[in-house]
Amino acid sequence: MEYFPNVKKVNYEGPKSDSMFAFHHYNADEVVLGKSMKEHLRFAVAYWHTMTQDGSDPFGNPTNIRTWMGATPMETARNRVEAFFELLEKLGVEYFCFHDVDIAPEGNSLEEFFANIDEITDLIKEKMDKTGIKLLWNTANMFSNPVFVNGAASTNNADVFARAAAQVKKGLDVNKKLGGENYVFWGGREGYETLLNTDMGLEQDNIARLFKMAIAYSEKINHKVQFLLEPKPKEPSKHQYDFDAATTMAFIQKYGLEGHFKLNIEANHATLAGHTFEHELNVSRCYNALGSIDANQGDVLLGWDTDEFPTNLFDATLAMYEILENGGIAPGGINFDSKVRRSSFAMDDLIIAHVVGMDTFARGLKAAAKLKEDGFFDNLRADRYASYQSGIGASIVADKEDLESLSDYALKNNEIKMESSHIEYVKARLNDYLV
Ligand code: XLS
Ligand code: NI
Ligand code: NI
Repeated sequence: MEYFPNVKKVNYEGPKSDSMFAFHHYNADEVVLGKSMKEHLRFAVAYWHTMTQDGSDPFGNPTNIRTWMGATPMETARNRVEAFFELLEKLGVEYFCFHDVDIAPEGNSLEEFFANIDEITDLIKEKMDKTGIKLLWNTANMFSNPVFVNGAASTNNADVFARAAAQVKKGLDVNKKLGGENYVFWGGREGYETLLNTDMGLEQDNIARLFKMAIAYSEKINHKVQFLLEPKPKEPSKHQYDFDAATTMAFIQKYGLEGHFKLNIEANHATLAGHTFEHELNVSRCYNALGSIDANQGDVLLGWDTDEFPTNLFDATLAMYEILENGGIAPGGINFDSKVRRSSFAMDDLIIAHVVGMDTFARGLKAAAKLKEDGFFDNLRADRYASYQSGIGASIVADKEDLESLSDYALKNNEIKMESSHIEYVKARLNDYLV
């Protein structure tokens, strides 16, 4: 059965195309700064939003028309694999990401759940072998099942901790089976509702314990994988421990996990934390810990994780600039942790929305490459920090000064010359790169 019969293959048709089923900017093999767009962008489709989201919201029933629903949960799961790989091939996307519960029904016991995962990952592996499509990352959903009501690794209930450990073990086995390049932990319920009954120290120690067990197990099964932590400040927990990139790095450093863990930065999580996407990417780079990104965008008027497909060119350009400065994103990628709006309920919207997201990042890449070629930010920053290039500034950054020597200098230096940043002009010139 063909699930997306209205499109055979999404091709690049250029900016003048008026087709919804064509790339207007993403041209996979076009070379930008010495690498093909495909290599730069390493796009991935997220199984959860694309295959399991039904369009319901707290006030409304499902709206999505999905032609893969079968007579049993396992039949649906098998159909989804077919439809998913058809979508990936038609889009020309080479990577994908999933949670354990996205691909296989949980059934009535953990044993049944794992048997279902085995059956479905056999199918997925067949498809991967046939198409060359690869696993960017998988993860264990340790937040939906009611047992995780008080957290997974941070739970007060040791039996629940063991259940989480079992899912992580299975996740790593699956990662090895499918040749995954990264493994993600997002701590949806690793946080607290109220401090009144919470032992924050123990909870964080236990989260680190689970991570260390995961590192040890991946070494034991001889499967080298890049572990990623995905910060988010809240939702579903009132307060999540991995609040933002800086908080998460403090955790990674406190527990000595630097060699194994990097960050998976999501745009909408950044904005929920009161930061811009590029801020979170930049913080990650400062720690040499930018691992991968979850591409989406929030809505400035809404205070939750709306996970919209990225269309904001300004944000995509600054994000791609950070990625270029990082020397690329591999072995991570750009995962569309994005869902179609409730009113985009047709099957074709799944193709269209990904085309739009890919085009947005392709334009962002091109603009960022031009900014880099012109030395736009390099020149701006070199000018702005010029006082550290010579004289007292050069001596400060060479660590040759102390409070006494600087006090002597300042006392003799009555006229401090100040310079305007002309920031409005800078923003206007940046606009020139976007259009
Ligand atoms: C939720 C998160 C989640 C992670 C994977 O907000 O973004 O989807 O990416 O568990
Ligand atoms: Ni995410
Ligand atoms: Ni999210």
